[in-house]
Amino acid sequence: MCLATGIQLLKIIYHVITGMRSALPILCIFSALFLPVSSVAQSSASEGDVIISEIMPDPDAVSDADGEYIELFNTTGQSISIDGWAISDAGGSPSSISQVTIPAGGFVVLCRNATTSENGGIDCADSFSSAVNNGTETITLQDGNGDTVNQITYDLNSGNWPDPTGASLEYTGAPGDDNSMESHWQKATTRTGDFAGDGGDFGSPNANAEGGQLPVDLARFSIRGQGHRALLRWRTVTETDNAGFTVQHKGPQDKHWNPRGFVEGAGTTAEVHDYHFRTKSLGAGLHVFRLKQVDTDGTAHYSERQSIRIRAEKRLTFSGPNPLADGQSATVTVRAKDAQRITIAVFNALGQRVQTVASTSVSANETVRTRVSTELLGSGVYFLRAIGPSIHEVRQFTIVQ
Ligand SMILES: [Ca+2]
Ligand SMILES: [Ca+2]
Ligand SMILES: [Ca+2]
Repeated sequence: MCLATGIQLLKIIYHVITGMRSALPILCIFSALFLPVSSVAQSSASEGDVIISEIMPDPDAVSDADGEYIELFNTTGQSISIDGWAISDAGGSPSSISQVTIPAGGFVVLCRNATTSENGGIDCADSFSSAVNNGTETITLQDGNGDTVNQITYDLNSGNWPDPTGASLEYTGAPGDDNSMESHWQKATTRTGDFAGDGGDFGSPNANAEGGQLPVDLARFSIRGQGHRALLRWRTVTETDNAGFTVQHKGPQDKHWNPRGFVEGAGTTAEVHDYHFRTKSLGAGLHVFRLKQVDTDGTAHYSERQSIRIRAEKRLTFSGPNPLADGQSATVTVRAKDAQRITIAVFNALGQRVQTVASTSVSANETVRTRVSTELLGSGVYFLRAIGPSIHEVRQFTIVQ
């Protein structure tokens, strides 16, 4: 199913960075990364307009009651309101969906628990109440008239379907294929979308499956970490009246998108343009980004989301055997965010300072590397402390004679 209507609306055509599939008609390849938000969402749909594109029946990193989700994909070139639609499983009563619109060529995720901090990091459009069975299940999506728009029946014990624990079932077919057939489903083995950079389960909530053929993936922009900052990169092949891109961000504690910067567009051009945006230093946790592309007439189009997890900063590292034997030593590195005077010292279990390893002035983000030796220290438990006006880090180590 190629999206002629959507393609006519496109102001920006995206270069296929990876994974061009010769089986797809060429127009599909240039499908929407940016989708017009000004177009009125239609609320009626035909079978296949919205398809179930991913199912997480058996999460592992969090409980099933927290981590189960169902992803929907809009195969058409127009946004579709699914307000008043319902999702149901074989046994439970249907859960009504409220105030959700799926962008043209875009995803939404419905979750058993829509709280992002509890469900594995997923950005959920709405929640449902029934459990998604780990064995056999039928999931039905109905529109506001009660007509079935899409239905998937799986039997994970049959040997025909993949049987994932800690991974989702991902649809890998094209929009026009029959997504009720098990041959079009795979067990997720990578993390993309909201799971990017996460230490949790495998899947692609709010993104195409790895190797998936849904057209939106062919136009994704990329993100990667650079220390505590993130680098966003994207490419256009042609642009029409493009004023530029606002980089929008949702941090670990944020409920709403916040603008983080603006990158000017090229206006109207048929040449390839590469763009990038480097964020400021980000705190630990999951950070989600999207691009709001704005035309010169003010019309806005939103990209897919990309996310990155920033690890908590280790400002004091103790590397060496632990416990340390007599005569061995360990390497200690300390890195302070701000310029200051720091003291690195060893304290015994009674809290008494028994050795000053270093006492020195450092500049911002300078790394101090020194060694702790076991000489003059007896067997026991010790605490290595790095202390300064804006640093107080402790590592425990043991010495055995
Ligand atoms: Ca389950
Ligand atoms: Ca489970
Ligand atoms: Ca997905």
